Amino acid sequence: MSDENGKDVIFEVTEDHLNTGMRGIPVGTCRTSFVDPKKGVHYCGYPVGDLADMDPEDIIFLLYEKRLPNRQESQDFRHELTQRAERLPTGALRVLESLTPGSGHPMDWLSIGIQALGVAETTGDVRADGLNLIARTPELMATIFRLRGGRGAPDVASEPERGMVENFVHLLGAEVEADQMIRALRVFLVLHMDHGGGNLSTFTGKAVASGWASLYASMASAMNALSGPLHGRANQSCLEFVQRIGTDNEKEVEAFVRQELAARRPIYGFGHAVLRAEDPRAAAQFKLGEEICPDDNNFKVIKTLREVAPRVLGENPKISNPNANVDIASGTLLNAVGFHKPEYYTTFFGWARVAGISAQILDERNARGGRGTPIYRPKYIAADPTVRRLE
Ligand code: NMX
Ligand code: MLT
Repeated sequence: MSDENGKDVIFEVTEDHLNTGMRGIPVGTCRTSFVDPKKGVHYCGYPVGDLADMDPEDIIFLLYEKRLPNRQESQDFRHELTQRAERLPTGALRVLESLTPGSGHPMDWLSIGIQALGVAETTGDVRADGLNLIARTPELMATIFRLRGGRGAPDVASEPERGMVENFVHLLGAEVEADQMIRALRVFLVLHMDHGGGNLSTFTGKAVASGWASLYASMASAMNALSGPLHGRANQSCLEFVQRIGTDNEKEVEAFVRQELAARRPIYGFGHAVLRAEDPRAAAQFKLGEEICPDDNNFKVIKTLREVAPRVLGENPKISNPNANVDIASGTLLNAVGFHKPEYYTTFFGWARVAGISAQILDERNARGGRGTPIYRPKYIAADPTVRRLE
């Protein structure tokens, strides 16, 4: 079908689309990834499951350059990130040190940390700012974990040449099985880096960036969007909920799910705005779980939940997708490798998304021959169109 100007009509907006959270309405193009409702997210054409075991740094290169690096490019890119990862500017560190340990939510700290980094070192070159932020995030994350936990800033020197995840674990000073932690975090980062253009945090970051706000201000806004329990914080809520279930007995798990639904609470880790099948990122994490924590109690609970919840949620025809999403298993795996505080899990999601969101902001800035995507400004229809005048 074509409109009066001969342009293809790809979507017709009707009254039914109003007040649906813009569900399904195309608003732009995305070069980094697309989400197939049945097959899940593809990064620059590659199904995410095929990339899960690759180096996170190579996937960042992919999202920025739209192709995988060859060996030399991979080394050069890691070197570039290492060079960009100088020590956190003292001003940004002082901002974080001024917060009371244990206060607020770790996502507040991440957003404040990103904003503080922006105060210290915004260049205005979106590519440079994006890569600088990516390079600094491992140290920012470790600093947040340590300061918020009352342990002071990292007490060993940053060694970015180890790799992003490896440096984070090194800076954390983790007295844990570092190999397992590194393995789980590398997969986590790759799986969470991008999810199309319309997910709430990415959309928010791009909307803010479209008014020419800085990369750091846009990213802090994106992190605030990610912090909601229906979006990124579902990974925290999901493990808390799995720990409340505490059994892999099928009948008891089913009773728990029904009780949550009766209390009008979401079944975290299930459902999706776009996907209409189990999320391949969930499948990839179940596979990793079989490798690193097959006997873990939480892992046994989520295996049962993966079978039971879709059946129960499927009884409600209103629910578009009763299947497991990305958040079903990530908390269980993070807990199994030594991260025992669920409130930190969304910061890992945020760390990963810095890559996809910054790459998408860069693409939008480069659009239209360098003029950039115009400022976001969708239309809202007046609920009551009557014009009134004061007498
Ligand atoms: N548990 C309970 N109710 C649900 C669920 C669920 N898992 N999924 C959908 N519904 C409800 C939803 O709240 C809505 O109810 P109402 O009409 O009263 O507003 C109805 O079913 C229809 O919703 P859908 O069209 O299926 O889903 P929608 O696109 O609106 O929402 C989510 C998508 C992801 C917000 C929703 O599935 C949900 O709340 N899931 C649980 C939270 C979660 O795991 N979020 C993580 C999503 C992925 N991520 O990381 O961002
Ligand atoms: C996800 O990773 O599943 C999201 O960011 C949510 C979405 O795509 O809407």
